[in-house]
Amino acid sequence: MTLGEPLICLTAADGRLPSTSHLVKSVVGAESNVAIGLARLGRSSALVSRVGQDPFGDEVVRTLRGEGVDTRWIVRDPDEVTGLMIKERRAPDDIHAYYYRRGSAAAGLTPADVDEQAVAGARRVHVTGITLALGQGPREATARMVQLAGESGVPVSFDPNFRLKLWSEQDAATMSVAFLPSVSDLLVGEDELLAMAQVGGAARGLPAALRWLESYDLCSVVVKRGAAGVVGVKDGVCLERPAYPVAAVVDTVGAGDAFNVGYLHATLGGADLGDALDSGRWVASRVVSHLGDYEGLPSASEYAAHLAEEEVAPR
Ligand code: KDG
Repeated sequence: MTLGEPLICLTAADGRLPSTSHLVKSVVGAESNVAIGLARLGRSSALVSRVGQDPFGDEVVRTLRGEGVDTRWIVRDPDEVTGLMIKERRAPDDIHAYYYRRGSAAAGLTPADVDEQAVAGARRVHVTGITLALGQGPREATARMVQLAGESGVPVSFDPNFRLKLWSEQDAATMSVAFLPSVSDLLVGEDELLAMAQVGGAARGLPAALRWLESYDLCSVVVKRGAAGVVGVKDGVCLERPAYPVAAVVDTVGAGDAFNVGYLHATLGGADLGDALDSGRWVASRVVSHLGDYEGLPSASEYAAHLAEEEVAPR
């Protein structure tokens, strides 16, 4: 189960915004990407959110339902609009986002939107720093979901997912550090972790940041380093893996969410750290090979075929 803002995204079809007359519409959002990815792999997944009672809200709900995500806890707000973002892909890894989400329906999320029984019945809660950046209500809703998860022994994964168009790096890092005591699995970008460690008073560099995290009661830590691969730490074991080889990277947006999908799916299946990292690397490689934030996420049969080919033990 996850909580966050799904957005309608309009992407300049031929690269640059000023010159394009063609915008391609899709549904995006870090948490909805994760919910879709897990549903595609056969997991039951649900998104808690708010969207407008408008055509974009219809499209968000229809897309998520079509992907098998449980939309029962997506409130349709008649008074506010569905969040929107405009995207310009100047190069596969040079993507510019413009948000039109202030005052959106999801900015009105509150703790009352979080269903106690649904959280208690979940096997995993996944939250991100994007929702923390949306305002006081979404922040309190996230805290409520995490608190309920803690009370029921449901593990919480957290991706700080800094969005510097929503808040400053200092605020994102400070809020993420404050969140750590409620988190069991931290799935974090390297730069984000370094900023968090600095707030926490650690020395510079990844080894010092990982040592600083030892004072928190985390079950696992994964540091996502883009093309440089991942570092995972669990039960005192530290593993490093390169990025999965990709013939052609076409769009890097959504790679972190895709990694989370592969990692969480494998972990839910009982995989050890190495297999969970490999699962995350492979799912991320699929998404960066396709246009769109979630479109390249694999189906359960593609995932099974990959495991058979690669002889990676799923558990
Ligand atoms: O992680 C990918 C997300 O950035 C994208 O899908 C949209 O949630 C989004 C955001 O806030 O940028």
